[in-house]
This record gives sequence, C-alpha cells and structure tokens, in this order.
Amino acid sequence: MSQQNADALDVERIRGEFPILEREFEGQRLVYLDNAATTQTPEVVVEAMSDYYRETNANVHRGIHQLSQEASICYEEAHDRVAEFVGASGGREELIFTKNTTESENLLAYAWGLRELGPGDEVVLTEMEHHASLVTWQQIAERTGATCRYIRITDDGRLDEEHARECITDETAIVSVVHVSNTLGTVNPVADLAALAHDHDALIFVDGAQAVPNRPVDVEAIDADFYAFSGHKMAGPTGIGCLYGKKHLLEDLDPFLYGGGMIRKVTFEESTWGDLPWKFEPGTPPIAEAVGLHAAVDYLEGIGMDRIREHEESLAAYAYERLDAEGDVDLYGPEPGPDRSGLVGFNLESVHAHDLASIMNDHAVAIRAGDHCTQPLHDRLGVAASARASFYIYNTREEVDALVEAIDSARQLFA
Ligand code: C6P
Repeated sequence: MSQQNADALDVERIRGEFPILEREFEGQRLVYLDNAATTQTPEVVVEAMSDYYRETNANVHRGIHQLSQEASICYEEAHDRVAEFVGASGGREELIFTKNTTESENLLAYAWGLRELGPGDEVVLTEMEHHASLVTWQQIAERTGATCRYIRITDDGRLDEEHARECITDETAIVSVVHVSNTLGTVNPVADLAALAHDHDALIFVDGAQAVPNRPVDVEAIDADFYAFSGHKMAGPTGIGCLYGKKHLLEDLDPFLYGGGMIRKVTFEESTWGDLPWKFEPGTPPIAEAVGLHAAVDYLEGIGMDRIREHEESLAAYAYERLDAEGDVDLYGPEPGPDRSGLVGFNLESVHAHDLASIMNDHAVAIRAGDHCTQPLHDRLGVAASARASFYIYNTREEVDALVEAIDSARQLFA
C-alpha cells in the first residue's frame, strides 16, 4: 500500500457512522454534496446530545443542585475543548458560544464597530465576502460614518495581493476577510493579511465558517484578533457557533446582548459584567449543542484534520477535472492546488443553476444553487447564480461520477 493510501480515510467506515446517508429517494441512494451549507451529523454527536438530555439536562451557572453543576461542567468543558481545537491557548476565556458564524460577526461588529469606528476609518473587506460579513460591516459603517473598501479578486478567483497592500493603510481600522470562500473555494493567505493589518495597527477578523470544518486551523499561528465559525458545518449540531477573540481584546469590549447570566452586580441604577466568556453569553445558552460540538471536535480530531483536508481536496480536484472535461461547464475559483478547498462552483452553459439543482434532485444528488449569500461576488463574476458541489469526509469519487452523470442528463433534457 502506498503512503498516500495508508493515510487515506476509511470512507466506508465513516459512511457507516452517518445513518442519514442510507436514505433513498425513489429508489436512489442520496448523494449529499451540499456540505458547505450544512454537514451531516455522525452517530457519536447525536448520541452525546441524547445522552445529555437523558441524563444531565439542566440550566447552567444557576443551580446549586447536582444536575445543574454537571450541566455547567459539560458546558464549560466544551468551551475549553473547542478553544483547544482552534489553537486558542486562553481556553474558555477566548471562546464565546453564539448561535452561528453570522451572530459571531454581528457580536463583533456591534460591540467593537459601533464603539470604535467613525468618519475617516476604513473597514477593509474582500470581493469574496459572505453577506454575514459584508452586510454587517456595511450597516455598521453606515451608522458610524466609516467606509468599506473591498480588496479585488483576480480573474482566477484569488485575492489581488497588490490591491490588498493598497487597501490596507493607516486609515484601516479592521480587516474582515473570509478564510475559505464558500463560492470560489479559494483559501486566502490570512496570516499574511493579519501581518499586513497589524503593520498598520489595524485589527483582523477572519470568517472561518468554511475553514475550520476541513483543515487544521490555529488562530494564534494566523495571529487573528477575532475568528468565527459554525458548529453545523463541522459535523456538529445547528444552533451553535463560535467567536474566538484575543483575551485582552475581549476584556476591553462591552457586551453586545444584555440579560441574565452575564452580569456581576445589578442595581436599579447600573450593572457590571461577569467574566469572560460569560459576559457575551446572556440568557440560557445552547447547552446540548455545546455538548454536541464537543463530541464533533473529538470526532474530527480522531480522524485527523490533515487527512480530512487531503480527502476533500482530492475529491474537489477530481470533480474539477471531470467537470472541466465536459467542455460546456464554467468553473469558478482557482485551479486545484494548495489554495483551493473542497468545493467546486460552476455553471452549465445551457442550463440555469436552479434548473440544474432541481434535475440533480431528481437523481437524489443534493447540490446548492443560487447566489450563496455572495451577491456582489456573483456580480463580479458576471452571473446571477451558480451551482456548487461541496464535499466532506463521507463523500466518494463514485459520488463525483454521479454528479457528472446527473449533469449529462440535465444537458440532454435541455438540448
Ligand atoms: N454559508 C453556504 O455557503 P451561518 O449561516 O451563520 O452558520 O454561516 C454564515 C456563513 C459565513 N461565512 C461563510 C464563508 C459561509 O459560508 C457562511 C454560510 C452557507 O451554503 C449558507 S449561505
């Protein structure tokens, strides 16, 4: 066996851990290629959450009773484990649980942006940002008088590095950049951008929604000031996301939402805030979801993040190659290589992306079609919509073949 095969994932075994993959639609086995939207959930995660509900369920940080104490420990340990997973040495104090990446971005933009930004300040984004960043910073800029600037992309879907150096200046207050584009698959040089931002005394926020699920991420090696991601894209449950922040920066921030569980002392006149991360987590938090995310992180690390990345990249490269060979498929993003992740965005020239996805659905192939919450990027690409196949640990080359066959059927139908 070659070294590469020895290191390859045991996809058959992994598939067995995801019962949903057994589903059939009109006799056809599900081919799930919409993982950039939401990944499927392995049994160990489902079990961890059911066990929690069966045996431990209670509110956290409120009760003296045994169950509440146990639930609190589960919840706190989940923070530490997820922090460790992304290389945050400050543990729970640097890792806030939110609802999803979108809420993490809003937390930062409201808590930091509203206070710190003003006329003359610039927020530097890129043309490939997801609406979660782009719309949020636009709104905060509008309220504060700050300006948004966008680093251009090149025609092959990479960031224009020269333009990045022009955009990031002493006027820059924060750089907000997506680690891996959900539309192009581009892996951005976030550590270089962080260094550039810091050279100009600016902060950097990284949207890691499409990076943490499928590659090793070390927020300290990147030197990100803030970094966000979602549980449901990394074999975990919906309803939980994360915002990493350097401890001294989080300490300095005021809360974004107010209520119970996040205070130290409240009088009729004023309130003071609790410790990190609780001052950013008011109300009853996603406790069972935190338990699920903890299990998901254990599960992914058990497989190995390097191997996950290799598996996905090799499937995406195979899909790219097969789609390219079709002759009438427009592909977006860089050619397969180290700066391309495990998804492929494309359009079949003769068929609208929505029609294509609908025909795929008739073949039980689940892909995504639309603007993927990157409308300005689609404007830049000159298309209203695109189709996207995105891969995860349980996908196979045979499923890529099924994708291509379904595309052939669509072409025939519309001929
Ligand atoms: N992208 C997709 O591409 P939430 O929905 O909050 O968990 O994640 C938002 C988000 C932020 N940044 C990037 C780069 C993303 O890809 C996403 C979610 C999904 O299919 C839904 S648009």
